[in-house]
Amino acid sequence: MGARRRWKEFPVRLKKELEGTSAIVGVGGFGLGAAGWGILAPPFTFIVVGVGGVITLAALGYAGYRAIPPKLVDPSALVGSELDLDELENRVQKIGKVSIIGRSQAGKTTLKNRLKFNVEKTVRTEELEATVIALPTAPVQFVAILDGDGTKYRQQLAMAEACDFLIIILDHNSSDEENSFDEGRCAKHSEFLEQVSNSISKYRSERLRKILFLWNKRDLWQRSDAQNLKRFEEFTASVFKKWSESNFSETVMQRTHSNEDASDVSFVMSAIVDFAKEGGDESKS
Ligand SMILES: Nc1nc2c(ncn2[C@@H]2O[C@H](COP(=O)(O)OP(=O)(O)OP(=O)(O)O)[C@@H](O)[C@H]2O)c(=O)[nH]1
Ligand SMILES: [Mg+2]
Repeated sequence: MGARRRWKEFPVRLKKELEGTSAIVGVGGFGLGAAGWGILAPPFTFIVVGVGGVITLAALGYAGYRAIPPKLVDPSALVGSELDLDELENRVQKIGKVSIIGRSQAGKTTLKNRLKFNVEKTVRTEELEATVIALPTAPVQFVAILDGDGTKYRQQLAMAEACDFLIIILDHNSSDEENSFDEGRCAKHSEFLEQVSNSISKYRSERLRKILFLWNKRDLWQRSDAQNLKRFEEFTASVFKKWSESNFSETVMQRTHSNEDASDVSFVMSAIVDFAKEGGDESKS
């Protein structure tokens, strides 16, 4: 059970509400002041003090009431629904956010489909969306899978900025049948990763909880010749080294992967389950 309201947000919310009500409190306060300074003679003093006091108290009381943080919705009530990030942050009991990103054709949609996350939208919005997923665990655990418009580069970066667990998919070749290592493809991955790094350094205030690199399409690249394999391994090793040495997360993991291999897909699911189990319970914080 998580906290029902985020009470620690009350002071900030109250401050905002009070800024909105200061004019009314001012009028009431003026009444109190005028009476206090003896500008008004009885019985007006009592009337003005009375009215001024009531206005001030009512305004303060109403501000206080409005500042009460909203009741948090249990994620179980939202499974499958699409929320914008604001709603997820402010209205839902805290759950971990997972993003699966990568260059076009790297295998993101295939992976999400195999994980049975129904998060690919047909209607695209400008905003990132989060879909609440119930994981197959006992007791059930929840995560939010972030998803944006896959065709918009900016949204891939926003997904990295907003999540807690970042899964990055890369491949040796954009094709779904070529075994050989494509130098140009890897240059594109590098350029993409550079932009993701920049976004993370610039826009994140908290470290990511986990990062997982998936070197996808193993069913293809493992069949290539020794030289191709070596070049791909050098590429993946250099990416992994760079990200491990960055300060983006304490936990940077990597794994060779094929969406064609059910045990690889299960591994990703178990990594998400571990992530969900390790955090997000608001009652502990
Ligand atoms: N052989 C093989 N093909 C794969 C694998 N993963 C994905 N593919 C194929 O690669 C192509 C692209 O996969 P998608 O899942 O659509 O890639 P995406 O990252 O969602 O691409 P965008 O939506 O364009 O960003 C498809 O033809 C997939 O069938 C894999 O592990 N092995
Ligand atoms: Mg896709």
